[in-house]
Amino acid sequence: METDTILVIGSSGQIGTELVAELRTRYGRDRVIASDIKPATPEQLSEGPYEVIDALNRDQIFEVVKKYGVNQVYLLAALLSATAEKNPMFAWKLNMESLFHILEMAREGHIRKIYWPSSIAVFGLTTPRDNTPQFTVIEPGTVYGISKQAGERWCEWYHNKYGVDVRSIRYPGLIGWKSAPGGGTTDYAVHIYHEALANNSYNCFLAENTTLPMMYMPDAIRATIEIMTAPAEQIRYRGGYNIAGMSFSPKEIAMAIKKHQPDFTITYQPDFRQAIADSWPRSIDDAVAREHWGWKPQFDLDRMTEEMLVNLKKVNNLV
Ligand code: AKB
Repeated sequence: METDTILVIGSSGQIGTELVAELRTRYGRDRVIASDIKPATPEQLSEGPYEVIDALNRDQIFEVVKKYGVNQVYLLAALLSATAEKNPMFAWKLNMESLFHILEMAREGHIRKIYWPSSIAVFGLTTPRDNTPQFTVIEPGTVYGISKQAGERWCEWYHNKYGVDVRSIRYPGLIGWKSAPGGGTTDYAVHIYHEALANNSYNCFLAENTTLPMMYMPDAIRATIEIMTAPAEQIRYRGGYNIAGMSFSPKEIAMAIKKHQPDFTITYQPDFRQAIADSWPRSIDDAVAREHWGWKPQFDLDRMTEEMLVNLKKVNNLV
């Protein structure tokens, strides 16, 4: 059997940080190459192989693929919804060109499996907002969403035309304590825990009843590895799979925090991210992922809140 050697591009981001650690426990430290546009920190260097890669630089990626004999790539480098609205041309370039580099390398036979994240941002104002089905109207209203929709179509095209083994998930908002989010509309659901512990209050950039699909990071990492390790015949859809974890509003997450910190207060000051959130689903129907590759979430809001607060207290020396 061919040994897997995995390259994670964009490994210092919110998902990459946790994904690299989990992949290394499964495949071994030296079988997982972390890479990001930023140079490694001393801690990252001590954890395993690390290369500086600009996801827009095909030659740089190819050199690392050859150097280590990489056969799987997880391409996580991207500009997310809020940042992309401020820098639309660069977001489109980064999100699309990096994907083409990897799809082409697979078509040419240099790598044999790709993971590329999609997002609930593929949905837009004309999509049914509750229990949004896998197959529905998809008219995204953000640059990020447009890039994810186009990327999904290209993934499917490369699979159908050239047999490229590319797999994808439409992530909801992701919440974890090990790494910081950057540039997303759902980032408030991470910031709120940090602020609850630091100041016992939070000023939210979304309105109180803005319900969005969310997921605790351990579920998201497990979903990512499960879809990548499932037998190819189970992955019958090569665009992004809907996966659901939980859905909540800022008011509801504040209530969950109040169960641990009764004096916690939240205020609301919606900004430009409100319009993005208002164009996204409130909840997701993930029946197709469940049926095809056995997806099942494990965390709800209360369990996640407890874990977030306990772990953030530990890492911030508050216990
Ligand atoms: C964002 O808010 O942009 C991301 C996403 C839902 O893909 N977290």
